[in-house]
Amino acid sequence: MPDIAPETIYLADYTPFGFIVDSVALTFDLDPRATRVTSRIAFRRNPEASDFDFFLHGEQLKLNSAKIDGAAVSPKITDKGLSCDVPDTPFVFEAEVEIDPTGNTALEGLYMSNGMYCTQCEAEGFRKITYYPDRPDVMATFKVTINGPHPVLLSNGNPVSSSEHHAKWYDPWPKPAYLFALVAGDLIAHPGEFTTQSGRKVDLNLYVRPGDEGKCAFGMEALIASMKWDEEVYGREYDLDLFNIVAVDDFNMGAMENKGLNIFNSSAVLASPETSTDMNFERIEAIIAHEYFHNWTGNRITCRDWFQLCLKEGLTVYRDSQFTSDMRSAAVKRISDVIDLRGRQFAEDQGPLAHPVRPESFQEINNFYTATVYEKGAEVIGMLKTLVGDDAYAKALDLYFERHDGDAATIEDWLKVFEDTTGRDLSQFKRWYGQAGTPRLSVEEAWEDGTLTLTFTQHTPPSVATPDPQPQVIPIATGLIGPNGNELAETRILEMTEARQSFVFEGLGARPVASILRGFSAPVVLTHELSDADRAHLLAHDTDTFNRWEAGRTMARQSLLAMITKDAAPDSAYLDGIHAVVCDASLDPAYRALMLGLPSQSDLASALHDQGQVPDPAAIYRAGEAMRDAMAARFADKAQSIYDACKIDAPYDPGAEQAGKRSLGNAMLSLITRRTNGDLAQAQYDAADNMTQQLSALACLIRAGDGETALAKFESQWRDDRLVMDKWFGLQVLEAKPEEAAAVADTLTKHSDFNWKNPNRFRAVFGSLSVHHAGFHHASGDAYALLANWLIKLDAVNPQTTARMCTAFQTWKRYDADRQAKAAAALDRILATPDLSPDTTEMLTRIRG
Ligand code: 0A1
Ligand code: ZN
Repeated sequence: MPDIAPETIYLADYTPFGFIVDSVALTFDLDPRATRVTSRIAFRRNPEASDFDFFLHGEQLKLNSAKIDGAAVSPKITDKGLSCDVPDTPFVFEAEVEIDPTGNTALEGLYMSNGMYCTQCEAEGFRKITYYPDRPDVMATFKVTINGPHPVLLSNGNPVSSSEHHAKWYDPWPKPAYLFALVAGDLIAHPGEFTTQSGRKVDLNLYVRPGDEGKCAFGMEALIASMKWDEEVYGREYDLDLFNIVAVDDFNMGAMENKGLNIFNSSAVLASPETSTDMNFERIEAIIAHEYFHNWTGNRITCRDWFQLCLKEGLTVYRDSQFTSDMRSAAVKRISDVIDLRGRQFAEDQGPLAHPVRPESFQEINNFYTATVYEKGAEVIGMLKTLVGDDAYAKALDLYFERHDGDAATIEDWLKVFEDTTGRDLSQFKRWYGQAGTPRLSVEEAWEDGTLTLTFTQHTPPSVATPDPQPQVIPIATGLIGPNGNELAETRILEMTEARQSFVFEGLGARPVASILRGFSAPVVLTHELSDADRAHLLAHDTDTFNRWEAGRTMARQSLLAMITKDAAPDSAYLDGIHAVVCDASLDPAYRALMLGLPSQSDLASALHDQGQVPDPAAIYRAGEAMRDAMAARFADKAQSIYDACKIDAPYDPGAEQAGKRSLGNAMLSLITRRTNGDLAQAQYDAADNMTQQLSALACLIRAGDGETALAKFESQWRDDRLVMDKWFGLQVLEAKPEEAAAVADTLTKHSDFNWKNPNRFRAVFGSLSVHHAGFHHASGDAYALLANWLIKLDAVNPQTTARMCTAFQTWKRYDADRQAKAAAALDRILATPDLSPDTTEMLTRIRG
């Protein structure tokens, strides 16, 4: 551990910066080892500030010279930044620094990826480029000159001039430094064009490395669709002459919304039918939309400080999920989002990393790009919209854009536009931003003389972050299904504000089955005791597509838990119920495929932990396998015919319709292979002309114990494609038997293509190992030890990705004493590493507890 305790920063301590930056001019003389950055920054005192000490952030910089108003100065330098005396009147600060892009393996600031220069400045990377007030509430216009021997030299905004080895850019929109970007390299542009609703022509480019030109078309279409959607749905028009996207191979996250110059992890933008799965296409479409939507929710209106991160992220995730719902199937999108929320955010809330959507303190902001800030942040916006209604939501957003354009805003500002639009008092609703933990909601029913009374109780488990949670405002969308399966009334939004509260439905002829929390109208864990027959009734008849799916999911969970704890047999009512839905050809194939999914092993471990039990990963795994066998048997009559009906005789299209068929067909292939052998999977593998079919068949073959030849074939076919090889690495770990998962991962790390410094490749192996529940938590502790070894190694090179991967251990206290001892030993070993980064230290200290 570092000798000096890392500094904790508190939301309550916010003060404005002492100076306003009027303009920034930067010149880059590119050199792989010694890039010179010359800055000229115009400052004046901030009338809203009271502290005028002049401090500029700066890390890992070599200062060659500094001047104020043209006169040389000798600032005081620490490893965090620079300070010096400055005049009371406006002044110009100039500096020349030298940085080493090649030595920058952390991928924050200016770094090299496969011979190209690129940047990542969110959250605090700009301070590794030059001395600057690197905080989001300091917004300025940037003029950038780039000198370098590269055909493509890019920065934010509009091009001013360019000649060989020289380019000038000007971004007229004031922005915080975290949105700065620079790219230089030997890149190919895939061009496009968009005319905005007011008739302005915008040039679009997707820049890729030579060889990747064939993987650009889909990304460009997705960008154009996003631009159009944001105009139509939110009235938001693009505001520069140019919009550039660049794909880079080495990137810590998915993508980054730099103004006019989005930088993408190549896995989040490059796509072709042969190399990308349907899921890849959908994810790429969503990420392109997400980054584009940030232009208004994040860039034009940014965050006052990093505690407000959810202001841009929650809203932008919410907007991208609306976009996907409109482009594809809303029902399928909602279910997929909830599966993801439960798997990642609920797990975070249940463990030592629990924090509010708007945290109140942090040590390293990079550790707070979490499922809670992003996904729960989006759920909170969904609830707000449900509570105020669609029209008021639209009005509040118009007011938000009008009132705060150009601002660095807060959650208070955001809520105020809703209060001003609707006259509602949102002070209790604001708890969703301030309290950690997932509320547990339970419901009791009383039926008398045509009146149904639903009494809800809410309780949020206390956590370190929120020791004394108060009742939340919970919108509970509720419908009533009559005995014949008909809908008895329109869905009602029950607005729960108390710890315990009743709602009454009167004038009912016969007792209905209540369909509660429709569309998953709030991010809570609902307990609704229903008879098996009533639950099956919902599975058969609920008109709410989410709750119909949820009924099946609840039956599956209950059955699996009984199999785990009581050695029960798989529930035949569940199997019959989903059999009926999956065989109903009038339903969307994608929805039918989702019906076949089971709660993840990690979700089952959570559920057991919630019930006060110690989950046994091996028993959970066995139950899942037994349930899959039972499903394969139950579908033996129909699996082949459904598989055949899912065949597509048209050229590959990544849209929802074909993707849904492939998803259902592949679910059937998996059941058929389980009951028979790998022949059908082998036939599909051999005939596949797209990655979805090829990879699904490969997974089936591995599970059938027949994967060796196909894996070798796959490797020789795709050896030169980085993104496809990530799949090859990942799949072998994901499909390994629990007792072999750590050894498989270990063997893969010895493969000549295991470039561990590339975050995608590292995640392919170790991200897969950590989501392999029974493999990662195998009693041997081998996976804990292996991951610890590699995290120790990676931390010295890339602290951000290391810290993020530590979350694999976040649930370690759920398990038995023996596993806990092994996990603790692994964690302590990492923590004892000399010079461990602050990022990893903070994460592990919180996880270790
Ligand atoms: N703002 C980006 C995500 C992002 C965050 C941090 C990064 O580096 C620490 C990089 C990207 C988004 O929401 O897409
Ligand atoms: Zn974002």
